[in-house]
Amino acid sequence: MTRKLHIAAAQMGGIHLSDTREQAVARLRELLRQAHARSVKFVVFPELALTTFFPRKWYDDQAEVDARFFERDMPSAVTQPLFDDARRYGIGFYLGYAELTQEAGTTRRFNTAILVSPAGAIVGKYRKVHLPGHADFKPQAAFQHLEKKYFEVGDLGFQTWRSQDAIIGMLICNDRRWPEAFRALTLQGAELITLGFNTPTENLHYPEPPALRVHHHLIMAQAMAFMNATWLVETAKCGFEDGNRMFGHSVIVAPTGEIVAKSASEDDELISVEADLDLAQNLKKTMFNYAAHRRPEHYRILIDRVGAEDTPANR
Ligand code: CDV
Repeated sequence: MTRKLHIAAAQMGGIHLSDTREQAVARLRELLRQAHARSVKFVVFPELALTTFFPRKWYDDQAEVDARFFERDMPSAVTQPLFDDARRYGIGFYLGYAELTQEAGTTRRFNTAILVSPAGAIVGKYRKVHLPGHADFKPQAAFQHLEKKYFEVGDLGFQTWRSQDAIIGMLICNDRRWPEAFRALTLQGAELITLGFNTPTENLHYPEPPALRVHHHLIMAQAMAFMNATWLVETAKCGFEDGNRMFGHSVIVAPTGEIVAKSASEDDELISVEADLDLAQNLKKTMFNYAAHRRPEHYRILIDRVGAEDTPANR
């Protein structure tokens, strides 16, 4: 008998600076309600799903950033109703948020995602490893991308968890551009990779057609799913946030590399698919049989070297 899991991407439209945490949670709860109405059993919410994408803006006062955008507790009084709904519906979920934690007397901040079981328990946590952007103020830029200012590089590595009879891995936004992240998860048996994103329609660094940015997003999703023989759910926060546009195109991709569901709006929208978790079995026994075909003895360079500038010929 094949294993089936009804999975969904719960895309969100913009969350403005004036929007409250309570309003964001109410929207997440409505998406969860729609998921339940469709008999969905696992939902992927976006990256930083409780607030606006605040790294686009420079703040001098870190205390203000901490108070406005970071979560000290998960669940908190404000987010608890989402966990309660999930438990009542029997739906597991992925949720991205800005995490503030005290560890050994030090304040630490991460761009985090959690995996929550249908019983409402947090079973996994991932802290974003690939932080794009910069830490300094860019006076010439139309907007900032200050993830390197506001977050530390994640310290939990790439892990998988068994939940809902599936092996699930989590990534966050920019990770989807790095094949290493996907391979690290499928080397631990990931069958379903989950990822939330916030991707500006404009390129911060140089002019780039928005359609090309979406093209890159889609070909990466299809390639990563196929080359790693895994289901992949990528969920956007998108549309306008205080005048800044981010693209949608949330997708669910099968291990065949086919897009089986894609959002059509830049607003709150649920897309879902009844996923056959065993669909990749043939691929995993043949083309992508790691044990038979991978050659780790020739991959040493992948961990020894950061970039081509380390190549002796380029020095
Ligand atoms: N939130 C992100 O990580 N966004 C990046 C942008 C900066 C390119 C992304 O990879 O989509």
